[in-house]
Amino acid sequence: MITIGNLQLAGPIFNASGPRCTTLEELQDLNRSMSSAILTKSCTLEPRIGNLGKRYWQNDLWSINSTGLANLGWEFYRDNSQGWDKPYIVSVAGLNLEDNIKIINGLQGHVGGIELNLSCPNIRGKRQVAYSYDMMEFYLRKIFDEDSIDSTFGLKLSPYFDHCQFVEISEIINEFKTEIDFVTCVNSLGNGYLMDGDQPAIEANGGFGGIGGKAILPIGLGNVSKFRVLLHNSIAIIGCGGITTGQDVKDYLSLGATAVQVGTAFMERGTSVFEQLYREILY
Ligand code: RRO
Repeated sequence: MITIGNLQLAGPIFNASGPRCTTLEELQDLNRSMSSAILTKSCTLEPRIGNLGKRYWQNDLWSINSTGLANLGWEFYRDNSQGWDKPYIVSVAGLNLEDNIKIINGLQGHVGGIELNLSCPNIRGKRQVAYSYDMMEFYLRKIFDEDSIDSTFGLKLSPYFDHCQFVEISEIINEFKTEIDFVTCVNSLGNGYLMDGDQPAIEANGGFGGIGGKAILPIGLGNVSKFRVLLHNSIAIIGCGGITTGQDVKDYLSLGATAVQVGTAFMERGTSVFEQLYREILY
């Protein structure tokens, strides 16, 4: 058993928020699969259809998405929170602080875990809070001032690239070490651009999108490794980014991740990816 906050996971591999976790059918598929938890698509106060036009593309090396927070609204994820065979975690990405507080308070007592996504790269005019230290500290102070949170609580972070960023972000997160049970590193690499032949790979958001897939493995491993040294040891780290094989899972775990999430490979292979990865880490 893997313990993260109050959650007990049967194994260290589950889905990343984003692919195939928006609708009830998709959540039911995750329940039937070997994913050790059910993590939902990031939700907002109101349902959203997301960005228009083709918004996902991938090849063997990369994925690019500009989904634009398409989701069924936080109440849907609250209303479907019971009766699962494994931990149920809701990803929350309110469009401002007030929305986040409303959603977190509303989910309290209904869901096992909350992953607050401070790192969505695809909403025009909305900053990635995880790249603004003052804003991130302000958000966390306000969220934890409101109420004590019983659900296991974590943050989905952006990828960082400068050593000083890791130090500064860790100082902020460590201030809240009694409230924050885990951090997930990393979200997609924001504002990438890929060509498919002579056309932009996606139409949404002017072709710009978050980059995931095999090619971002070194970024994910580096982020987990840096944070494992800098964060208080009571805060678990969930590795995310570029996992395609059991060896990638083992590498994240050996660098200090307690569990891992799978995004692009889950999008590509469906729920069979969990069984494949578990088989590959056992043998
Ligand atoms: O919905 C999205 O466009 C999206 C989100 Br919220 C996120 O956190 N990361 C991402 O790559 N896409």
